[in-house]
Amino acid sequence: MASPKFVAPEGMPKKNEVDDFYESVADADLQPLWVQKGIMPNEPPLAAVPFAWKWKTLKELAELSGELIPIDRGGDRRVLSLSNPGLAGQPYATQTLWGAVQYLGPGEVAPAHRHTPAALRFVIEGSGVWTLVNGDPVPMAPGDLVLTPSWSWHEHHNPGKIPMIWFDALDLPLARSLDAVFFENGPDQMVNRAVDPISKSELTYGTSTGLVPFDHADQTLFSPLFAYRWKDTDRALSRLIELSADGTASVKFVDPTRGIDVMPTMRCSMHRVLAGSRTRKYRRNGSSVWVTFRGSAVVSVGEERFHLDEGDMFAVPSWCALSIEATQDSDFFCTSDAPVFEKLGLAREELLD
Ligand code: GTQ
Ligand code: FE2
Repeated sequence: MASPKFVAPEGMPKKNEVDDFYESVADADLQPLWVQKGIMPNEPPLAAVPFAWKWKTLKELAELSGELIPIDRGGDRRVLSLSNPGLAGQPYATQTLWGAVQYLGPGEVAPAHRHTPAALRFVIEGSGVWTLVNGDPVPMAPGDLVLTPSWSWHEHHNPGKIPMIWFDALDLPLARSLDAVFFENGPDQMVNRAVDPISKSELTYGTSTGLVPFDHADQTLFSPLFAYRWKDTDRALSRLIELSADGTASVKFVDPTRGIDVMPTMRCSMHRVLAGSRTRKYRRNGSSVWVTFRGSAVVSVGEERFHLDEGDMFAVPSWCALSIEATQDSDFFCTSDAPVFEKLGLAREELLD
């Protein structure tokens, strides 16, 4: 006997018509909005977590990598990346930023290459390394910020007697998510170049406050000054903190020809907090990576609290409140994706105290 045929009441869609519809939609590689959950959350649902990496561990493992792992073509760089435990094993410090420690032993060279992700170095300890940026040799010393902007050739040389470890940051996760990553190796032939005492970039753009060459023409989106020296950063902070009412002072690294961020995707800043002082508690969207250059402090990031000493690094994910309370006079280097958020009209911030 044939099964009874149910007919939907007049005006109601027939059950199997609705099922058929969903099936046709899926078959056509479409999805209805009304079945989506959480596509437009009230606040960013964060994967990355507030996290800190201790210098002791970073240094020990960087040194061990120096003993065990050669620098060859293919690897190119002896780098340990900060891997945020919230990001499912990805080698990223935050959703948009790569952070890492790089180790270069005496006599070693990290060969030339270029890539569209922009990079910067902040030197923690050691000396004697210079980075060749588009052919311009830039010496590196503790506290210095060195830029290798998008698509600039760069190679690192350590002709000295001691190893050097520095902090790297790149906008690599952002560039990856935009499908904007290109990479190219330089010539294998290493040329033995003499080190100039000071880079052409600094001679041209870094020698006099408020003065740039008369005939400078904007050609790029990044700063033509590739190195910001600790002596200058320290002096600026020392003067500002004299004027400061709350024992904190911050400077932003800018393109000297335009006063804008050093690179279009990354903001760089340095923050001084005197012992016993605390920074105001803010949260912002966009993320940042921090390096404790000097001193010690307790930082609160979101719900977490970290005790930081020299060399310790930490990640501040989007929309996590940050406040730093110094237990000794402290200096922090920070890099963030803030310029991206500002240019796209997506920036938000909230003062929480
Ligand atoms: O020094 O060129 O941490 O290309 C990651 C990728 C450093 C570098 C990193 C790189 C470099
Ligand atoms: Fe690189």
